[in-house]
Amino acid sequence: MNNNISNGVKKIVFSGVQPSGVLHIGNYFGALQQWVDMQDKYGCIFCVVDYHAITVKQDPRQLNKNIINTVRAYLASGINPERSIIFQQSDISAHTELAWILNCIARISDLNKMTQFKEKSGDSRENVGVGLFAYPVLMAADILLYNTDAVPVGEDQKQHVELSRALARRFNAQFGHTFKIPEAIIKKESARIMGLDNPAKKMSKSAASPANYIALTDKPEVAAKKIMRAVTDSGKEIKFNIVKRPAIANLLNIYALLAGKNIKTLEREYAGRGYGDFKKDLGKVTGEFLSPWQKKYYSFSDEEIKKILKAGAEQARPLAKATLIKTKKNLGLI
Ligand code: ATP
Ligand code: LTN
Repeated sequence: MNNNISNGVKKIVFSGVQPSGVLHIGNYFGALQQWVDMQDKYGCIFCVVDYHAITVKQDPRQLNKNIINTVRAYLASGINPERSIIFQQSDISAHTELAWILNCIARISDLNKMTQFKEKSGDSRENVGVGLFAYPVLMAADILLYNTDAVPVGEDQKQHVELSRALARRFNAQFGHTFKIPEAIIKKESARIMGLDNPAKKMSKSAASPANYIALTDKPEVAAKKIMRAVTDSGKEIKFNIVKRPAIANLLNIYALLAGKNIKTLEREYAGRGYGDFKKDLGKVTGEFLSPWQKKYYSFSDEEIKKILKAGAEQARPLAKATLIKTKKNLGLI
């Protein structure tokens, strides 16, 4: 049993990734890398949020593979199932039960403000599923069920964590103290990795073209090719200017994260050299990161992963149940 979580000594971290496609370096630097670093200090719970993934169309067979592969990516990145709880959201019914309760206190005006909903629904706002609209309420349920203190995420999820805080406060004010108020943890440098084909939009698993992202499972030569073809700005200098030269700023940021160097050092190293040189080296650095990661990734069997998920759900279920019972009592349902 994971004592860190059950004995209440350490603060609690909760986070999750949707099994909506292959994970990319944005997911790694925005979320996974932070999670790994937090395992020492916190009691950690990492979820594969499959109910979130079905808010947009998924192929059932592929979804099933993506669930297992998302856990595989957690393990390859250094999440240790002996120290952290890893589970699948749909294995614990308390998530959807609490989401329903929170739906009754969330307002349509809260959800209408959500940037991600506006982006994902685009022009067809009246015709997308209700689940896509209500998605941030399910996310609030995920977080609040575990008395979470900290939620490590990329910048794009900040607004959703703010909503979780607002819903928790609203519920507590109406029905008495029930939920802990969680806090988003966002790392400045890795908060927002942009798309290789469009530096104005974040790198995304469900992007229309694989040229948008460097998947953690891309073969090094494929990743290098994507980098060579990445959009650049006019001019030739390797200088960080996010407003005037967002494409090269994004590539510099990715280089710095992968090589563990700072951006100023890279600017100095590439002074007087062109994009070609820079991109070629970035391809190499990317391969040096991906190769050992992939070796680990392919070392875990499906059976092993299924066992980890089963054990994780058994550990998480009683924690979630305790909060759900308290919530129901405070509501007058029990
Ligand atoms: P989808 O395209 O299906 O919405 P996604 O690529 O946005 O998927 P999520 O599963 O929504 O990925 O996000 C998992 C975690 O990775 C979240 O914490 C999110 O903030 C972070 N993240 C996603 N994309 C980026 C990015 N481009 N830069 C930094 N962090 C990111
Ligand atoms: N909405 C998040 C995934 C997510 C999540 C969570 C993250 C669902 N529930 C709880 C942190 C905590 C996203 O990345 N799209």
